[in-house]
This record gives sequence, structure tokens and C-alpha cells, in this order.
Amino acid sequence: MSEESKPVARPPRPTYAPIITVQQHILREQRRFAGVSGEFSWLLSGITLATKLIEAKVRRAGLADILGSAGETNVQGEVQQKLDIYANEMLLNALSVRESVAMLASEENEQPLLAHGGSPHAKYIVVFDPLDGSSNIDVCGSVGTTFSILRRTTTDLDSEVSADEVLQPGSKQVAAGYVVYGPSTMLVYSAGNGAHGFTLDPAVGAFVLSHPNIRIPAYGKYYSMNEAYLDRSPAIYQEYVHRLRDGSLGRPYASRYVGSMASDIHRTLLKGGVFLYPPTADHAQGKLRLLYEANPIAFIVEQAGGSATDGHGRILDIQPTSIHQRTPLVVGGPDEMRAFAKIAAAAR
Ligand code: P6P
Repeated sequence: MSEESKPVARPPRPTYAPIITVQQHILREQRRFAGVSGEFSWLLSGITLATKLIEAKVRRAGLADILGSAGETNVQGEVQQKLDIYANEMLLNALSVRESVAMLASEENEQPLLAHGGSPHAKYIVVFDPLDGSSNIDVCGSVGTTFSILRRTTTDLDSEVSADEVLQPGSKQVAAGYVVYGPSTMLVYSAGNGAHGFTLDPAVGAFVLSHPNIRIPAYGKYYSMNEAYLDRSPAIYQEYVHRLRDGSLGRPYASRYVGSMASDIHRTLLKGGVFLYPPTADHAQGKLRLLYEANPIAFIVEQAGGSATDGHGRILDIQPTSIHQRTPLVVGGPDEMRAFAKIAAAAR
């Protein structure tokens, strides 16, 4: 048999488990969307690129002149840390050159921003909190990035983009995720087909699949909230936490609270339990933002078998009326959320 006619040998069976990067995973995921021609994965690669650039700065925060406040305050009236500004610029730059992105909305910007002048045919809107929990930076605490991807509300993609198009309920999210910059850096995202975790391998600079198809445990050991506010929260939250503590909800719980939502949520997602940021006397709607904090988290946790409520209904059903609006948030595994719903219903 001549060389040319010999069948080509199959590659040897791999001796190492094949690594799956987030790009490969996204390409596989986007095949589920009819008519998506790689633009979705190109968009998500903008987010992963920006978060790698953020991670590199967070890793060196104590060394480079990046610590401390930039002296400015953002639209939230919060003192902007220099890393906040850097993280925001990385995401704005990386995403505004993605042709499929029509508009960007950030916690750091009062109004949404057109991406590259709002090019025609761009169908996606990206909403994000570039660096959540940034006050933890100076004390070497973990911080996070949260993001939410929506489609434009019009089918006429040549029409002018309106800022109101960002005001969609979380149930309309096409994809959502968060990154935790901790002892390792992890990206957790969902495009509606399960929640998947990727760990950044600094040796190769790739997010590698480490937690496929995350399922939140039926119950956990921890509840997570800022206990300083409990006495100033509505009675149902006080009753709920007291019963978590005294074991009358099935088992006595311990408390864990980092004060950086992405970290507290990540522990709840992997270990089970409940995270809550209730309304307080000072903040009738709680502190967390609906569009770029509660919605992406609620999307991910629901995909992992948990649920998320504002104390009255499903987070993902809330129709936003303003870009930076806040919402109370209770999010966790099946047992803890059933118990909360029972206490809330009994109080109605
Ligand atoms: P508090 C960080 O500022 C943040 O937005 C979330 O990451 C975190 O869950 C919450 O606020 C912490 O708020 O009032 O407990 O300091």
C-alpha cells in the first residue's frame, strides 16, 4: 500500500484529561442559540480578557500604585478605588470593540454608554459591576466582577439604541456570570444551560473548566449576612435568622460573611446555605443593585437549582424602572429558600 493510500493514524489516547477553556465551552454553548454566528463567544471573550487584565492588577494591588481611592466618588456616591476605575476601563474598552455589543451599562457610570457609536446590527447589551467589594482591596480581601448579557428589545437593529432597553427583567438575560478574585480567580457563568465554573490557570492565562454543571446543595451549614443590620431589618428576616441560628429549621447554622458579594455567593453556590441582604431602616430597598448584582446572581443560582427572591417575589421577574435601582436579596439552596418563603408567607 503506497504512503498516500495509508489511512491517517488516529491521535494517541490522551494520558492527561483534556482541558476545556471557557472559550471552547462558550463555542459549544452558543450552538444552542439559533443563528448565533460566533458573535456571542466573541462578546464573552471580551469579558474574560478584561477580567484577566483586572486579575493581573488585583494580584499586584499592594505593589503598584493602584491601592487606595482615586479621590473621586462614583454615581453611587461611593469613594472610587483606583482599581474600580481601572476595572471599569478594561471592561468598557474590551467590550466596546465587540461588533455585537450595542450598549454598555456599568455601576461606575450614571448612564449607559453606546458601544463604538452604536453600530448597526449590534444585538447585545452588557451590564456589569466592574469591581464589586472594592473596599476589601486595601486589606487584601477578595473582590469580584458581575455581568449580565441582554438582547436589544427591538428587532430593528438599525434603530437608535435607547437607554431604556437596559431596563429588562432578569428573566430576559441571555447569559450572566461573576468572577471572584480570591486565592484563585474563578469565573462562573451560565448561558441558560447550567452553571459552570472555570479557574484561571496563571501559567497559561486561560480560564479552565474546573466546576462543570454546578448544583447548589439541598441545604448548607452557613447563612451569610451583615449581622449588624439584623435588628433594623423587617421582622420576617429577624425570625428567619433566629431560626437559622437555633436549629429550628432543621439544623443549627453558622455564619460566614466576607462583605464581598461574589465571594459570599460563591461559597453559598458551592457549599449550600443562604445569602441575604435585607431591607433596613436606612435602606428600604437594601443595598445591592438589581441589574448588575442581584440579576446575574439570581440567574446563576437558579441554573444551579437554587432560587432568589426580594422577599415578595422572584428576583428575575422584577421589572426594573431605573438602571441603578436597589433590591433586597435572599438567595440560596432549596431547603433554606423554602423555609424563608414559609416565614414570609405566614407574615402576609
Ligand atoms: P455591607 C460591597 O460593597 C457590596 O456591594 C457587596 O459586594 C457586599 O455584599 C455588600 O456591598 C456589603 O455591604 O453593608 O455589609 O458592607
